[in-house]
Amino acid sequence: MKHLNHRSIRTFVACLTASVAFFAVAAEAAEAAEAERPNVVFIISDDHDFEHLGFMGNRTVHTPTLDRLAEAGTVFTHAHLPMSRCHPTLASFLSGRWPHQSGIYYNYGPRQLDPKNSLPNLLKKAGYATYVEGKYWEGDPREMGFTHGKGKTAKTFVRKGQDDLFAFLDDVAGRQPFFVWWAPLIPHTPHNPPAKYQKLFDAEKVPIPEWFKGDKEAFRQREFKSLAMEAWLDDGVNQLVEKLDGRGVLKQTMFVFLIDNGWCNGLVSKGSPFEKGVRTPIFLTLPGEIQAGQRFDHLVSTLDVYPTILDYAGVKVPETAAGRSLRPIVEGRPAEIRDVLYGAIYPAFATKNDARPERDVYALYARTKKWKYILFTQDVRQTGNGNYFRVQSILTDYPERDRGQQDLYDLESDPHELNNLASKPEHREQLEQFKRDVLAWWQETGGKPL
Ligand SMILES: [Ca+2]
Repeated sequence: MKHLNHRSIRTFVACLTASVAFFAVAAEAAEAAEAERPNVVFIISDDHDFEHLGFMGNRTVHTPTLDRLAEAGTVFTHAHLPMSRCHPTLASFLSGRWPHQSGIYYNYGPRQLDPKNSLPNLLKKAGYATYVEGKYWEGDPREMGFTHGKGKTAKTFVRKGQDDLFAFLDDVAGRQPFFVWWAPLIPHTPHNPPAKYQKLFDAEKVPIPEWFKGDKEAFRQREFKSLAMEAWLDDGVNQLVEKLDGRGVLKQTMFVFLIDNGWCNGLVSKGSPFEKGVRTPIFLTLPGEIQAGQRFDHLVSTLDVYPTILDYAGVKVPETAAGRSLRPIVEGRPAEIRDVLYGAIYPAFATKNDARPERDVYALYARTKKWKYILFTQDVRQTGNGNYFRVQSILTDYPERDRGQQDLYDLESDPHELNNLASKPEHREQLEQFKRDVLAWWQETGGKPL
């Protein structure tokens, strides 16, 4: 200090005062920003038919809590997952990347996800407490950015209650913004719903859809169990909503809902490129921020959820994100709307225990509002399904295909993809165009030569 002359001391003090004032203001702003950051509850349903939700128009299911949350927010009715199986889709929710970009395209393979830029890591850096329970396939949850929760509690979470999560909420709610990865193994098998959920339905009166031509009694029995499992999921969400309400934070909590992959009795679903495998609704709910009662049938991707959550949390979206925030659509601002969704479908197992999506991919597809095009890049055979493809074809034919075979469906007149139009001469040019498009998409998104 003795080296400073009078003038510089005055300047120094002024600077010091300004700095103190600046830091006080900055701290206040940071506090305000933190207070404004919404809590985020990410509800990931497991192996769930996208048409088995009240808010999707189903009159038989019992999903009153999800229906209420959906109606209190904005629903996207036509979203596609980047794969139709748990591990790759959950990895895509964490990374915001395509399976062939992250390397996690299988359920069973050599690698785990790179935690850099993971959703929980980015939220943690922004001041969130981040909690994981239920389905979580990767390595150490702390490395992935989860500050709380054990992860890998699929067998017990919600099935045996939510005590650990509720203790976490008692600790942090109202004190720190929080992110909850809520991913129970429900309605996933084992389909063993408690009696109280079975009592909600009459197995004899489960409706049979007009497209189902198989064993009606077997269908009713399976559908009955699915319905009770879905009621169990909804009750789990209801218990969480009541807990958040009890802690006084419900109005500051954003709910994001989706399904990790489809499941269907009577149609090919999980593990396949068909709509019952890759389609899910998404809803976003945040009182006072996200408009209630909105529904969009735009083609969106579940890859859009990662940038959307970061957007609402006030966190910069990294360049690595493959999707785009849905917030502009929700807020009625100019937004680029997709006219086509693409995807790549893989077996459950990586072959030869190395990660090479270009070798293991077995179908590429494109979907517009009207058309669904599929190109099979491997022979698909039921033989060995259990230890390779793991495609779900419950009470329906296994989708056997030859390498190079193409499917084309008119989703407007044939939403369940029952009538393959690919052999009709009038569609030849259209098939060629779709084939060029899916191969170009694969290459543009970093896929190596097939
Ligand atoms: Ca699943």
